[in-house]
Amino acid sequence: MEDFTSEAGKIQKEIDKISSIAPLDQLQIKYLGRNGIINNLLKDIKNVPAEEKKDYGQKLNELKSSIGRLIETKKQELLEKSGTEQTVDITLPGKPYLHGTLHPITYAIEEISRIFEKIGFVRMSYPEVEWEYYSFEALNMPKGHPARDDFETFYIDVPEHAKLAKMVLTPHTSSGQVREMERVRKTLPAGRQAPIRMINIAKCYRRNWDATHAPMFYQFEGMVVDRGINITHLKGTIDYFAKNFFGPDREIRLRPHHFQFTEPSFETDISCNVCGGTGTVNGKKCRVCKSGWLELGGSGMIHPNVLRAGGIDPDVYTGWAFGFGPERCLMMKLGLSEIRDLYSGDIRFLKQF
Ligand code: FA5
Repeated sequence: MEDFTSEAGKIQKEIDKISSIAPLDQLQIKYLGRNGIINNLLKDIKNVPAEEKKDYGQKLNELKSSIGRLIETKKQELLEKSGTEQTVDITLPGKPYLHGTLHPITYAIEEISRIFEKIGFVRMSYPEVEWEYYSFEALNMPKGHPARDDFETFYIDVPEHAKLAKMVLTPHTSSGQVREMERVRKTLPAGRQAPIRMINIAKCYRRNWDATHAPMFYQFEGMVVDRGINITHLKGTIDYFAKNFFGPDREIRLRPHHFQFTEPSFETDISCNVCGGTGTVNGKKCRVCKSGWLELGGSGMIHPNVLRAGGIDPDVYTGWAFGFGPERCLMMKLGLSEIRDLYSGDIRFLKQF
């Protein structure tokens, strides 16, 4: 116990010798820090005989308070002596601050927008909460049509609209097609119904959840309508996108498919960069694509019924559209195998980008 009293005297002497803030801070850590002398002595209380424990604890706490007071008094004294401007110790190492960055999906969306805006596409973002009419009926999928099941839709529990029917969470960006036709027509002089060059990037929602499907995801929908538009323009535009987003060596192909709102319709594939489009790596099937090609999404020539729904005469105008997922494009570009990593919010994953 007497040791504590002499200890206070020794510390006072140590403090007296100090003439700047930094060593005073170090001394504070040495005695009062989490692993400092006082805390270690407090931990030792278990070895003190039971009848002395109370006194030991009390004395140690008094010592702790008195060291705190001594250091604080010295600090004030030094600050007053030096004036506030000189209290910054410029020799101390700086605090590293973490830099935030944009989310990789945001980067992908920005890049996709730039690529299409360069060739005259207008960036749109149609609603996340949509009517059945724009999601299905206007796209040649009347009520009860089995094709509507492909879009595993979330319905919103609100009263139905007389013409536009139920409210849904947008299941695909194709719901912006007829909205864009209506918008553009209003801006054109009477008698003209096109040109349209839209890139609609928006959130979509579907009831699925696995390595390549998320319940909330993005799509980017390209749409062109004008006189004389044909499939070669579609293929050329997707090829331009693929080379700009993925690299100059990538090829694309259109594979026959069916969508109710395009005719003819295609699945659009891009050559795989892991196997160089050959489908094999070291004599074995490529584990990423298995065939040399990866699917980007759907595309096709806009169905005449959809043009009509948008007030455009299909005998005068033709058009095409495609709808791809930026997450899937990003996964192909970065070689990711799990879409859910992108939505996990896990900082260890996100820090890599
Ligand atoms: C469609 O959604 C059509 N609207 C595409 C289209 C547009 C066809 C215009 C013709 C003309 P599909 O269901 O295949 O098609 O989805 C297209 C792409 O969206 C997929 O290839 C994928 O990249 C992305 N996608 C679809 N569902 C999900 C999901 N749950 N999670 C992540 N990405 C998805």
